[in-house]
Amino acid sequence: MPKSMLTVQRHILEQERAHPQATGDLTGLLWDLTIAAKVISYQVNRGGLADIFGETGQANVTGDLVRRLDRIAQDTIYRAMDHGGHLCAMVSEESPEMIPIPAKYPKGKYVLFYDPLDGSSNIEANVSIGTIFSVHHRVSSSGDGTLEDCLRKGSEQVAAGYFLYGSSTMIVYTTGQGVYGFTLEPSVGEFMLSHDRILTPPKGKYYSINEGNAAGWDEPTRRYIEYVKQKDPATGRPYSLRYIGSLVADFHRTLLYGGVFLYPADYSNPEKPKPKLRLLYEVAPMSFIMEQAGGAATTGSRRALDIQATSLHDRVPIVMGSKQDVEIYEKFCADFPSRPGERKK
Ligand code: FDP
Repeated sequence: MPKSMLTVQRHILEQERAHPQATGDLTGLLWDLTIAAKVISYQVNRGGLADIFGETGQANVTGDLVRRLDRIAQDTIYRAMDHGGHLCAMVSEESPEMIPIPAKYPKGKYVLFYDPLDGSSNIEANVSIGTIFSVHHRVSSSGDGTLEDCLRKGSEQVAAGYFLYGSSTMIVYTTGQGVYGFTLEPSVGEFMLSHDRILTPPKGKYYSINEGNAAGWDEPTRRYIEYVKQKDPATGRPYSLRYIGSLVADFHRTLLYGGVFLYPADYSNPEKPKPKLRLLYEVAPMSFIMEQAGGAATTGSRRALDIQATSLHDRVPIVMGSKQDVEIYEKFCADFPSRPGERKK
């Protein structure tokens, strides 16, 4: 039996009721998303039993090879979300352009951003993967969504969350009133409250970064990683390394246990630093969740939620986690600018 009888639907409804002007639209939207996630979770759990592994032979807009399960997840979310009347447009990692709502369906007041299957290079190894989502109010008044509705700042999000397909399936979400986690109870097919009001420890003992990219790190990142590896029991160092290579899984651990997750830009060409993670459907939602849990998220020089998107698939450097850990990283950035003059505060 589940230890809590509070379902995610009821929780979302109660959070929405805290706003007197709420219409129930956001509850409906998130409810549709949980249905899609249950279908994806079912497919992920079948793993090697279903004919879902392998690549489609195509690359997506950001150059990643599209796996068959990526495609299934994309189609599942699209089909769950296109007709509910809550959305005026969608933006997905798997689609180069904004995704319109079909003409035959009503248009709503929200825009949905999503990464249907994050961490997909891990699929075949049975490693935790996830779906990330972010919801914004539209800025246009009615009808089809516009590009202006989609090019947004993370600080404008009304909701964000992720589904984690791990040893259990979870949804972790925020509507700006704290962060809550629900675990799928397979016997009844409902997400039940399992992680009430998640708070990230103010300081952690783990760092999470792809050390294989060290040759491309900028000076502040290089020095910061040296720092966390030094022995100094008074400040809890050295930190331990944990890196899965699946953002949802690395983020989830960082959220619960504290510490810091870093995906800095690749500075191999210092004139053209190359970040990896995507702003609208990876960095912004995770930063919103991290801040709501009492943590912090930065590019090194700026609060991640203050970054304005200039195109749908913008990429940005990101460091997020326990507040004190992120502040130390920011200090390294201020002290050792990557390019002279760039980051000095
Ligand atoms: P993936 O390419 O497997 O989809 O943004 C995608 C992502 O995974 C994140 O989930 C993960 O944090 C990161 O890329 C892993 O990248 P590296 O393999 O370069 O470390």
